[in-house]
Amino acid sequence: MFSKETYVNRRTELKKLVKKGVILLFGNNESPVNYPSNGYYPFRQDSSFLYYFGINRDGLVGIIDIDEDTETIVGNDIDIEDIVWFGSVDSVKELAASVGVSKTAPMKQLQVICNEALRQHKPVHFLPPYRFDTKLQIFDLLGIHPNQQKEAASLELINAVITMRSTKEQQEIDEIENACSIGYKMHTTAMRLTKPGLTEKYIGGQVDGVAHSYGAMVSFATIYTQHGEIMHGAPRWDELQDGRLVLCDAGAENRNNYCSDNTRTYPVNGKFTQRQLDIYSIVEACHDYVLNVAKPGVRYKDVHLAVCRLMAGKLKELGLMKGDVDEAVNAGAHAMFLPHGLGHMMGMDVHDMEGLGQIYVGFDEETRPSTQFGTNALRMGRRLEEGFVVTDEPGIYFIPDLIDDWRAKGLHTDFINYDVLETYKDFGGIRIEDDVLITADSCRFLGKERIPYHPKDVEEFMANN
Ligand SMILES: [Mn+2]
Repeated sequence: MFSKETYVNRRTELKKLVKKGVILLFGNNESPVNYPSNGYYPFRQDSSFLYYFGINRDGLVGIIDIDEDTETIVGNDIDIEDIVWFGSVDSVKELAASVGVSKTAPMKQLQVICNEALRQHKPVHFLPPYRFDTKLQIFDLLGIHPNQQKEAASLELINAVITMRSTKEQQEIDEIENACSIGYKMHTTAMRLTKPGLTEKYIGGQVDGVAHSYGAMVSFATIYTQHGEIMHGAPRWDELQDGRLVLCDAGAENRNNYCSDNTRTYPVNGKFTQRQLDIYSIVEACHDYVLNVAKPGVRYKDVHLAVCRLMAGKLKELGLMKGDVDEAVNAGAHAMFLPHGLGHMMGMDVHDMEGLGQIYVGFDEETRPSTQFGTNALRMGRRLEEGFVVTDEPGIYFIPDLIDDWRAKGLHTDFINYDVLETYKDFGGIRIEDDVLITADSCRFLGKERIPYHPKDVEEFMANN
């Protein structure tokens, strides 16, 4: 949690940007797993609520009345029975005061406050809800059916929040660096433990444990899989096999809810084969290329496409692709190997602000999303600015079903050597991912220690640890 002034200043700025009306920022409630009192642990507050109100407690709604220049935290104090089970906690009044909010109200007042705003025909701003209890709450308060709430959400508020949260303050960058240092521990733990015979599930669990030990939790469900070609491959009970690669995509959420997101791919037995190195070194070159070109004013979509061309050129040298490289990428043939985007914004959400709408977060009037397979999965396309944090995560995958699908449809036969590609169906997939801070005239990787990724460093680390 930052200083009281941080939250006061952010709300002042938000009021300037949204200009008029009443802003409702819904905090999250406890969310049940398999019965009401067995909730997901740890509790996760909504990121925008955290950004403006900083209070990590369930059952709160923040109200900013721009016209009256008042701010209120709405929520109920716990009763003696709660104290018996969970211990004593600060009152809503104390919590509100700690972030510079003087007014509080019990939850039953929220309907009265909303009715009054609607009666006065004030604009009532809310962000697109993503939890069903919040959707029901908005339905009760404002009479908007859950199916219409995404469209009814306030574009003024969405744009204001994105403008503010996109540019990270120095204290936020420090938090992300801290999350990256936990991420380093997670990844090096996985690399140290990886050896034939252990299960993916076991290593994945150890990775998660590191995140929970040093921070709040993982920033997303850990991917640790020998099937790197499955984008979100969860760890299975499968045993690690000598000779295969394993892909670990994992991140930490630190104690103040800032994220890290890294991916490493390495041999289960600690030593790359030449065939693995051929593909790995292409991904490595693409990953490193980003560091040389990402800077303020550059469109991330252009960086993505430049990476695709670099990759296609090198796949052509290997005999997997053919024809003109520019034409191949324009046609989308490279998406056979890289069916996702180069990266996304990162902050308190690992896909930062994705819930507010990717179209607003990653694109603008100038840079529109693509509808072409592969490029349509790019989450961040617009021009970079100083203070943005984005991920750099190229990959090459051999997806047997996609190979069969495209081949049967006769897609991109001018650019893909299907006969060679057939021999890679057992390869899996490789991704290398780091988090990048856009600086005044350049960029840099976040995290003080680099998780080994140059093949020599990986082999050395796995041999010596
Ligand atoms: Mn990522």
